[in-house]
Amino acid sequence: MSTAPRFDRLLCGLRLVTLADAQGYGLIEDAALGFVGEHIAYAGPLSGVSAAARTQAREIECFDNALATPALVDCHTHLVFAGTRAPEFEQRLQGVSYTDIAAAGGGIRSTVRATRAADEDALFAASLPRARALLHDGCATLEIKSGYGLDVDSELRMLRVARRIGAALGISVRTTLLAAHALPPEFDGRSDAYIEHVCSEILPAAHAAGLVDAVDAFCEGIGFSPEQTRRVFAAAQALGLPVKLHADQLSDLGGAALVAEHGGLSADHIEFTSDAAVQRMAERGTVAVLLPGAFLCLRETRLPPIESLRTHGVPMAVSTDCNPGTSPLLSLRLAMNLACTLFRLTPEEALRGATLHAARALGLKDRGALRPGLRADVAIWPLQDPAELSYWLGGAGPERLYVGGAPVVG
Ligand code: DI6
Ligand code: FE
Repeated sequence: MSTAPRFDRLLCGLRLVTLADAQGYGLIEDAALGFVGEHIAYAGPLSGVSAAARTQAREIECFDNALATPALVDCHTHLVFAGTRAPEFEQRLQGVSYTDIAAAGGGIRSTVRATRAADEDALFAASLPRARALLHDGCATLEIKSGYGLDVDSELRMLRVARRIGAALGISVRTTLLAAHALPPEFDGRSDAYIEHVCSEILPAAHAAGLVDAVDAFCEGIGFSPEQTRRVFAAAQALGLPVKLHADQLSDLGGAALVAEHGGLSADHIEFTSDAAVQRMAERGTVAVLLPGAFLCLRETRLPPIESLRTHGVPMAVSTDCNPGTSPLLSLRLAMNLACTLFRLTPEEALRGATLHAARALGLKDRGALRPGLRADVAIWPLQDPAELSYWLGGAGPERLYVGGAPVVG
């Protein structure tokens, strides 16, 4: 009798990109993956699977030397919203800046108007195809933020829609409350009062409804001040919720250092982040989330401090920032390409950034690599070289995607 576990699913004919070690792809040729329930029970050479385990596996699938990677994790999206900002895209092409559009009542506020006007089913119908595009690009885990509702009802509606998307597609969705994204018109000139409303009404209501996995804020000249961000973080931490931050995207307000000081999960964007702040991130284990789609669309020129992040050993994640204003990007693989092309990440860093480090930016330790004990979230690609995941601009997604051991795509 074999003592090996009986696999619910055994995949063979694979080349594994395990990312199991601190460096390198962790490539294993002529390999197999065994799943038990929702988890990986075996990841290694096919020769390590006994004949008994092969014959006893409930399902066996053989591939033709396909590449298997951890399923992708998109750790920063704003994909639940109504309407588009295509007209503003045209304005920006005429030379009007993102900041000018925001100051004139457009920008985030125009999406807030459309999102508030949409009922839950309409919002779900508008948003689901965007999540599906990311799924077919290889993502089994998506983070989705609120932040286009800016009142109790509309913020909770956005978060419910995000959770419904996860259930409808059979993938993991992590929800982040971003009520401190922009000042709603009814609070014009009273940003402190709005922050108070976020802390005493919106956050407690969303938390009581069980809809919040983390709390985020937009700390920026056109967003909220470091002092206001501190108040949001204090309220979140009083409820035991992890924090993350849109930090130092357009200017250096010290956002990355602020979120690190709070032991936050991630500092996102960070184009203007200083070396000293990177040091704080390293000390507190705060992940750097790189968002090259927004960098591209805003035609930014100030690069995030990549070399400093490497030197200090800060894990770099890569994400789409999928949103209607600054990054209408529906492919995490394209974000990986942009991270390489624009930020000079290596394809290996980009892949780790869109899997293991992205999971870490969400506080998830159970995914992002191919190792026994981790979730069986696995993408199978018709590719030869793992660098191809960052190399192609567009093209077919994975031929198969397993989420918790079950095929969801292919
Ligand atoms: N930074 C971003 O990249 C998005 N939000 C933020 O704070 C942009 C959101 C939008 O323009 O709708
Ligand atoms: Fe964002």
